[in-house]
Amino acid sequence: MHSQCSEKHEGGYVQATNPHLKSMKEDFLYHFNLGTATHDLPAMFGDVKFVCVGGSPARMEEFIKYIAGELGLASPDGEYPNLCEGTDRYAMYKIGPVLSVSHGIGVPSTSVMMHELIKLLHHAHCSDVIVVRLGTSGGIGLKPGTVVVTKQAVDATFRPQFEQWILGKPVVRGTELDAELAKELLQCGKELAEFETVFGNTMCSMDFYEGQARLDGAFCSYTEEDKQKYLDSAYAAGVRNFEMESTLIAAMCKLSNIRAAVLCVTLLDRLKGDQVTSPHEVLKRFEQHPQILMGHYIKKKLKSYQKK
Ligand code: R2B
Ligand code: URA
Repeated sequence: MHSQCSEKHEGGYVQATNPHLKSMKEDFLYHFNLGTATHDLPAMFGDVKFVCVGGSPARMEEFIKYIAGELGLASPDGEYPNLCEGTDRYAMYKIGPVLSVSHGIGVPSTSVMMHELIKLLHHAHCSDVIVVRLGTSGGIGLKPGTVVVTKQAVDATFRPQFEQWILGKPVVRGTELDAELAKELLQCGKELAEFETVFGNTMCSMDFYEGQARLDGAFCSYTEEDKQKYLDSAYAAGVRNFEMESTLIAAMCKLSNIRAAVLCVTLLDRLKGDQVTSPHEVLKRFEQHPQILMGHYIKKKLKSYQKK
């Protein structure tokens, strides 16, 4: 079994910079039910290059099925094993160089998954990995179904930062995403021309209701006018969608030497309302947009590697 603290930190290797990892005999990734003592992580995951994360386990299973078909790697029985078997916290699927992992809703759930994902990629000696969030969001002034490629992941004050509380103190981390990757993804959206794809800043909220200026939560202490002012200020700050994980994912990938991007489809236009009421089939189709875009990107990249 490989030690969990490879010295291969340089270059494109995924970094788990925690110095305490070095003194651990083994590392059990509890919420994945995978560990360095029980699994050969380099053999299982060493070839991963494209890590796609998204909220719902079912959507991440659909994505792996979709990508398997696109890459000509479809399983003959149509089954794709969940690699996090034995736990229902997260679901994880792999096909060739593509890993698809669910993160649940919001920063706390996503943070746990990302810690273990980064350690998994590190223990597996993965290199030149990208992490892309394929998500849903509320659009600001966009036609529902539009995919927003995040330029800057910003907090509720529209600053590109993520605040992590450590030992009772707030630590502010930067949320820069990979500009080149974002450009390439936008280009893929334009090439597909199946749906609108735009660049925009993404506001990451700690909540779906009050945190996103909705009027339909269980509580609301502001007026419709206050809400409108906040949405207008978001738009003026270049924000084109609201969701709940982008700043955390950006900050954690930045700390780990991982190029990251965020691709979220807008399910509604928040300038027109708060409730997500489109028919199920319409929402299902919208959810496929980031997957289709990502599929196009992965195929393009794999083709370019073959040419080299
Ligand atoms: C988008 O959709 C979810 C809330 O419905 C949340 O995970 C997000 O970021
Ligand atoms: N996800 C969000 O976080 N907000 C929305 O409005 C829609 C999806």
